Amino acid sequence: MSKKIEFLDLGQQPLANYYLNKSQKKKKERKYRLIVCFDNQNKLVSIKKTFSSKMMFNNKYPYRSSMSKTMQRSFKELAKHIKLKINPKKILEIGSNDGSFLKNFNKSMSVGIEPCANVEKITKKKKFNTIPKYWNTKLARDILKKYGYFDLIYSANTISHIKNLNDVFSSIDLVLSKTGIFIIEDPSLIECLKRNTYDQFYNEHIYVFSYLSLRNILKKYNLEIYKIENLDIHGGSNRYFIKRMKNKIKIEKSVIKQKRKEMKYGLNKKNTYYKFRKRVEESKKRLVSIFNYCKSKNKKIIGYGATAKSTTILNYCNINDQTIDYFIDTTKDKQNKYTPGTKIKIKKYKGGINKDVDYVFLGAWNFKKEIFKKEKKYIKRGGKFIIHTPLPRII
Ligand code: DWN
Repeated sequence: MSKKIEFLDLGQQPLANYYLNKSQKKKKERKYRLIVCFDNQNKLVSIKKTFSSKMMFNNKYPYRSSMSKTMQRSFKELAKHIKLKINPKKILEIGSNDGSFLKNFNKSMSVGIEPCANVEKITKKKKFNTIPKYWNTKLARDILKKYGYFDLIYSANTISHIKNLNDVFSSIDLVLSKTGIFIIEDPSLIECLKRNTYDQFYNEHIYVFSYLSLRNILKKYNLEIYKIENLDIHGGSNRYFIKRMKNKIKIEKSVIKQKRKEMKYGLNKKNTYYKFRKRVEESKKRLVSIFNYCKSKNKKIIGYGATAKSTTILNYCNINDQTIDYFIDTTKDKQNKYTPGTKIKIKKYKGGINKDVDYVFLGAWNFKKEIFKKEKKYIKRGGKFIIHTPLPRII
């Protein structure tokens, strides 16, 4: 029998991407209790309290996938691979954001679905076919009428954001051609557990998938995974290549390898999740003591990258503007606003870290390499970073 086990309580949290302007900062924020569950039957990890898509993904959405070179490079490489190995005639992207993936394809062969109209507009301006709607059966039917079947469907960091997975996959089933390929890219559960990145849990990440959980859902729609790529993107993601069961493409070794890895780690057992909870609680204590130590020495700390993920960390660890002076971020829609719940000012990134800064809390830790490369000057003058994964530490 299916039983959801609540294994992690990350306390009261605001909506992760809901950055506050000056007047909102003074008002009481909407908060919810962030509890993470494991379903011992279908092996799916999900958050308990969810919000409607409209509340989370609307015309005020601040996230832009183009903000990191790492992401742009990853999309470009994947597009090259798709053209070479799959050679599709028609591509559909679900959650096309500001077009960072689609821009690698011909406008006449691609369609992007992006419900956040402010972001969708950016891609439309570049003359791509984009539709500002939520992915569901109704939309799939309309698209089928207008464009016909697609032989390649891609979705990065989006499927895990949609509550009704049955609707997601039955809609895919509607528009995917007989020999079509569906590629999903999302944070990897095993990496999240291994790296103690509990900040992968927030209201937008309704699910954090494993191979074990995803294959169970796909089976219902006669879909199966034939290849898995482990990526370093976003602190460890999986790229799942999916086909119809009737399609005779060979199942690659990477699938068996992933299954073995997940079973060996115990992703199918509740005890694994209880152990993770203990590590998360330890991680909180350690991070708080690092901040306390830096403050006791009167050091100036700022944040780098006001990420959705850092909303979870800051609120869970009660770190606010008394500890972190301000954040810097390249995203225009976040600048001059305040972090949700913790009300730390977000300033425009002006190329470099100010001379008076002693410590930088890395909110965008998933782009550590890219940021360290950019901030050589700061590192050279002895500037330090505070990072929470895999263990909170100063580097
Ligand atoms: O799934 C999701 C992921 C893909 O993106 C969404 N639910 C929301 C969002 O999550 P996030 O905010 O945790 O994503 P990122 O990509 O880790 O955010 C990076 C942030 O850091 C952006 O605000 C841009 C900023 N940044 C910066 O200021 N300088 C990033 C880099 C690389 C930089 O050099």
